[in-house]
Amino acid sequence: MIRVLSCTQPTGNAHLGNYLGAWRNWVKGQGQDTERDNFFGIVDLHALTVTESPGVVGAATVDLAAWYFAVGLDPELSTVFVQSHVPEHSQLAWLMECTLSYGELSRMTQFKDKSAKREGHFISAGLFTYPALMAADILLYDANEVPVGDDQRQHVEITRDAAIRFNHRFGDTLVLPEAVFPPAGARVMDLQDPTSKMSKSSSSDAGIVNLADPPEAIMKKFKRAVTDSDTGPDAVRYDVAAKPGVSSLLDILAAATDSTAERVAGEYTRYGDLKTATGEAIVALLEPVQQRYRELIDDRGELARLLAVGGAKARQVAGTTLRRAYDAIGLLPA
Ligand code: AQP
Repeated sequence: MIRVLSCTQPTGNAHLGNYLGAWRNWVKGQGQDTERDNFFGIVDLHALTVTESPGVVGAATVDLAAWYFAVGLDPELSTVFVQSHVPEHSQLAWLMECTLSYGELSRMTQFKDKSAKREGHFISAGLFTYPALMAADILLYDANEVPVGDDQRQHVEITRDAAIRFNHRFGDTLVLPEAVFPPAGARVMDLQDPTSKMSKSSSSDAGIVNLADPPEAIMKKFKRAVTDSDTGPDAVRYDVAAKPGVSSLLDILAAATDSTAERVAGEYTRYGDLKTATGEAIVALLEPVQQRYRELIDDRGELARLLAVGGAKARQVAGTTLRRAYDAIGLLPA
C-alpha cells in the first residue's frame, strides 16, 4: 500500500496552478490500480503565518474544502482533513524545529521570497519556521508519495533531511517521503509575468486564472497573456529560457489535454490561435468543476460533516506516529 499526503494553505483564491500542479493529480491518483491510502489536508495553521485579522481563515478553509471535493476528491477514497483539527501537527512540528537547523531554514527560497514581499510589514517567526510544520504535516502520515507542484521541491527535500536526522538520532522511526510531480503543469506561470509562478499573492489579477473565474474572464486573460515579438514559422516552440510566455502557454495546454508541450507546439504557428486554444481548453476543463463547486459551497453542513469524518481518521494515523516519535526519543509516558 502506498500512503499519499499533500496539502494546501487556505489563503487567497484557488487558482490554475493549484489545480494543474497538484489537485488534478491527487484525483487521478485516486483511480490508480495500486492500492493507495490518500490524505489531503487544508493546512490552516500555515495560513496564520500571514493572517492578521479574525474570521478570514475559517471561511477560506470551507471554501477550499468545497474546491477539493469539486475537483473530484472522493471522501470514500481520500481522507480530507483540516490541520488544526489534528493537534499532532503542532506537536510533531516542535520535534521538527528541534531537528532542523537555523541554517537550513535560512536557505529556504520561499522564506526569502515571502519575507522580501512583506518588506516593511510584520514578518512572523512562523514564516521562518513553517518548513518544520510542513515536515510534520508529511511525516505524521508516514507518506511515501507527496504529489505537489515544482515549488514544493525544496520543502519535501528538507522534510527528508529532517526524517533522516531524526532516524539517525533516535532510531528508525519516520518514513522518508518522495515528491511526485505531474509531467506537465508542475510550474504554471503567471500569464503577465511568465518568469514567475502563478501565485495567490501575485500583485496583478490579470496573470492569475482563478478557478472561480467565469469563461469570458478566462478567455480574456489568455488572449492578453504575455508572449514575445517573434514571427516566422517556428515562433511557436517550447523553449523556456528563450520563450517563457509561449512555453508557459504550451505547458498549460499540454497539461489540460494530457499531451506534451513539444507535441502541442507542432499544432500551432500563430500566437493568437495558441492563446485561444489554451483558453478554450481551460474553460472546458474547469466548467464541470465550477458547476460542482457552486453546488457544494451552498451545503456547508455537508462540508463540515465530511471534514469531521476526515479529521477523526487523520487523528488516528497522526496519533500513532506522534507516539512512535515520543517513544523513540524516550519521553516519559503520560
Ligand atoms: N503556479 C503553480 N504551478 C504548479 N503548482 C502550484 N501550486 C501552487 N502554485 C502552483 C501547488 O498547489 C499546491 C497547494 O499550494 P499552496 O496554495 O498551499 O501553496 P503555495 O505554493 O504557496 O501557493 P501560492 O499560490 O504560491 O500561494 P502564496 O502566494 O501564498 O505563496 C502545492 O502542491 C503547490 O505546489
